[in-house]
Amino acid sequence: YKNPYYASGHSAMVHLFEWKWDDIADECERFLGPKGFGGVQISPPNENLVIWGKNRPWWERYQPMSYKLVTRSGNEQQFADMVRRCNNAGVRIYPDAIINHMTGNDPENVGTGGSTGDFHNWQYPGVPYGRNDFNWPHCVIGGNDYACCADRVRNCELAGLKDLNQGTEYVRDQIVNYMNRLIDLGVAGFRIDAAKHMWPGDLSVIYSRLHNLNTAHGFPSGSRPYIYQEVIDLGGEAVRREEYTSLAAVTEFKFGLELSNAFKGNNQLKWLSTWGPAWGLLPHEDALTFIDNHDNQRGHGAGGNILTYKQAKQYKAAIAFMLAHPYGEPQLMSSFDFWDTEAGPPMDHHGNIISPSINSDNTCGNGWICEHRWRPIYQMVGFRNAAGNTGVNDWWDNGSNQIAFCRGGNAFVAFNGDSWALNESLQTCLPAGTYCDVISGEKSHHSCTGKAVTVGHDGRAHISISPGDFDMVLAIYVGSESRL
Ligand code: LM2
Ligand code: CA
Repeated sequence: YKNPYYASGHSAMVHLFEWKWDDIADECERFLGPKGFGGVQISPPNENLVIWGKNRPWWERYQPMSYKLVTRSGNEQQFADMVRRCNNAGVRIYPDAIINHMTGNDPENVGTGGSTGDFHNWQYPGVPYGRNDFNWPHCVIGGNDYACCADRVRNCELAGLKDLNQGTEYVRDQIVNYMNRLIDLGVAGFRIDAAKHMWPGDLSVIYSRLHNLNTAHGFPSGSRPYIYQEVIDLGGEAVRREEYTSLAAVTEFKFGLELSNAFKGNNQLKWLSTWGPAWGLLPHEDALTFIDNHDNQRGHGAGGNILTYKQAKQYKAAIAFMLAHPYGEPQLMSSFDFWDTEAGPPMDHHGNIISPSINSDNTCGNGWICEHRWRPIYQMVGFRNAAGNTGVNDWWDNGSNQIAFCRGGNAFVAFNGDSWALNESLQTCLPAGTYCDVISGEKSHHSCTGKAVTVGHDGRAHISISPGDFDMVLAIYVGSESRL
């Protein structure tokens, strides 16, 4: 359950938060596949409660009404079409699986697929679920429970959301059947929402009953789904992420906190020479890594001081470090613009999601940020693919916030987080030649639109990044030569 089964030559997953299936299919073909992205995390594909009372907030999708594949993102046929087209483009699909709970006790009771419910009586006819399928006696998780009481964290309601009892065979069957339908349609794995709130023993049974990935979609026979479990564990809680790592991968929330801290200037970049488990992070193969996610970028979930698209220069540098460094399985966030932390995606007055528009410089419009289309970000996916499974070598730093390292003999990156210029002759580990920096520009008609770096026969090159530059990063790799 720890192998994402990316197509060869592809890496890195992007969360296309609240995108429509048709748009994701287009994006796989026109951008993600050609740029070498590995996969897409999609918003929950199953029917959710429609919440007009809050003007269709993004979080209505975390309130399941049934396992019908009908949401604002599209219907079952559109879902199937997306998965097929993305797999054909070499891009895998990972749905967000909401299996801990159903809805809260909301005043509205109609789902995106037309199902109705009677929440006060635990009735979800669209599945169907009834009172016996939920944990009993009824209780709600309180703030103090996280420190003391694992049983309450798992058997009581998270934010008043009706808490399913995964210990029963009936509930397990509904969940397994739902996930297997998605696997048969060609998905490569799942994010397990609120895994902390479910018993590892129950999850283990559920995972063991999942089908192998569909060979008709290009997966090797016998492939198990990639599973990354959302467990927020920054220390000091009754539920620890280590309880889940024997099952499958786990979201590593410390990763984004520490890198945000460093790239905000609160911790010197030179310390990143030991980046990885030495920082208290999970073992490499257990960790799904990211800077921000849909919750903490707006102060939900673990919240905290996380870099997001709103602090673009530092954010891009943190993302570049994540993609340049071999530790972890990186995931990128792709957002819609927001000021109100509850607001849903760009929509018309019927509540239909408005598609992103695509500008000539690759960026998005119509209220979509599309961080994954920012040049320094997508070009670093190309860097990661060129670096392959090499380690970090030839680390250099100035004793402060200027750092650089190589990935084998294939790729070189430098960062300047100091308030003065980086101007050094550094070992790049690359064959002699002229390379285009993929951060400040790109290769175009045998020349560079940004900085050009000339590597000598000893592998050394003059590297310069000044504090006034648009980005604090410079990156070159075998493949970014100005002439090939
Ligand atoms: C998650 N991970 O464990 C998701 O990443 C997170 O986005 C989900 O919360 C949460 N678990 C449940 O799947 C979001 C949002 C909450 C929202 C819930 C349900 O962060 O604020 O709660 O989705 O929509 C909302 C209201 C809350 C209310 C609850 C139930 O904000 O005040 O609680 O619905 O009606 C009474
Ligand atoms: Ca639970």
